[in-house]
Amino acid sequence: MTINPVFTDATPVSAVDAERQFLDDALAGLTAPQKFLSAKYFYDAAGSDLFEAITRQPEYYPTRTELGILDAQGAAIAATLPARANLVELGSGSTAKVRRLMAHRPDLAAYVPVDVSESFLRSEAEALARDFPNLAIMPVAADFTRAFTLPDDLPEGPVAGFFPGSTIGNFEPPQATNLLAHFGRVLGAGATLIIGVDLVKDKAVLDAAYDDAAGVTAAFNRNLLVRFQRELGAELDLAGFAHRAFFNAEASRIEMHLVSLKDQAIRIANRRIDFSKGETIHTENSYKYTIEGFRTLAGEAGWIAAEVWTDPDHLFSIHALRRA
Ligand code: SAH
Ligand code: AVI
Repeated sequence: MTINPVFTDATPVSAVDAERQFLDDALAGLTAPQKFLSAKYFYDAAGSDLFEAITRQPEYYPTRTELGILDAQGAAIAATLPARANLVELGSGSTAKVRRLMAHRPDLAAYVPVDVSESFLRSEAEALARDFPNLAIMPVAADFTRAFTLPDDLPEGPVAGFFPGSTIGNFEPPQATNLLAHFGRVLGAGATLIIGVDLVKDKAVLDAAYDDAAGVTAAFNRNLLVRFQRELGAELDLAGFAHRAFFNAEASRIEMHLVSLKDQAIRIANRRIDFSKGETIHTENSYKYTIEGFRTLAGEAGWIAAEVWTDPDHLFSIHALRRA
């Protein structure tokens, strides 16, 4: 069972295909012995808003910590980008982080945010264009795990990548290696990749970060069920499922699940899917790395670790990698 597969040889997906893919993936995942769904399905418009709300919760340290590193070390981090770079941000979401790099690099040739959450991608790109009227902003709505192409009219110049937020942690290590190799092929020879990676830490801190007291992460997780209802016409009892998140130290990952609170059946596209009480849908992994562990993984994907920055408490890391 692979929660976030990486298909590097697939063709691009149209909006209609994407909807069909959601149904196919939902049925495949929900009929597996351990029910599961790819974490990319969290991110419709509501899911992107819920993720942004998560980043403001006191328990969710990654975003504010990574922003703190970018504030403190932004000049050095931005200096790893080549002159007049075309900067491609993978899973861009809110543009808060890239703005910290742009502040140091007014020479960027173009900014290419890539995200599967299309309406959020467009609104963030429009807001950025208002603040940076002279920068070419070229959004690409795509699943970055699949074959996707950079805009044809990208200005001449080197291409660099930015992959913040520890989204790499949402892939199992072999899939993460495939994804980084895939990014290497998309960005091209000699590319630089600046990537945010969450670090291993105390279980209590991790458990709280993924189960905030205000219930925002729970709503983010349960949004998958809402999408089943709205987009796939599923018949299900929302109150019959609960959010569960915990750090699995042996696997060095947070696991998120939706737990069935009773014996029940749901219906999707005329298929009946049975749940016993306590059975779960495994909805996300969020792997936590050591600096050395991540460097090894990046090396297996053909990237050389150039530099790394952390916060004073060593909660989070930002790596500059170069394509071998
Ligand atoms: N980079 C931002 C957002 C992180 S949330 C930050 O650091 O805060 C993860 C982002 O990746 C979301 O915007 C989500 O829509 C996007 N995403 C997740 N899986 C994706 C995929 N397979 N292809 C493209 N974008 C994806
Ligand atoms: C986007 N990604 C890195 C987040 C994480 O921390 O794994 C998604 C998330 N899931 C629950 N809270 C945040």
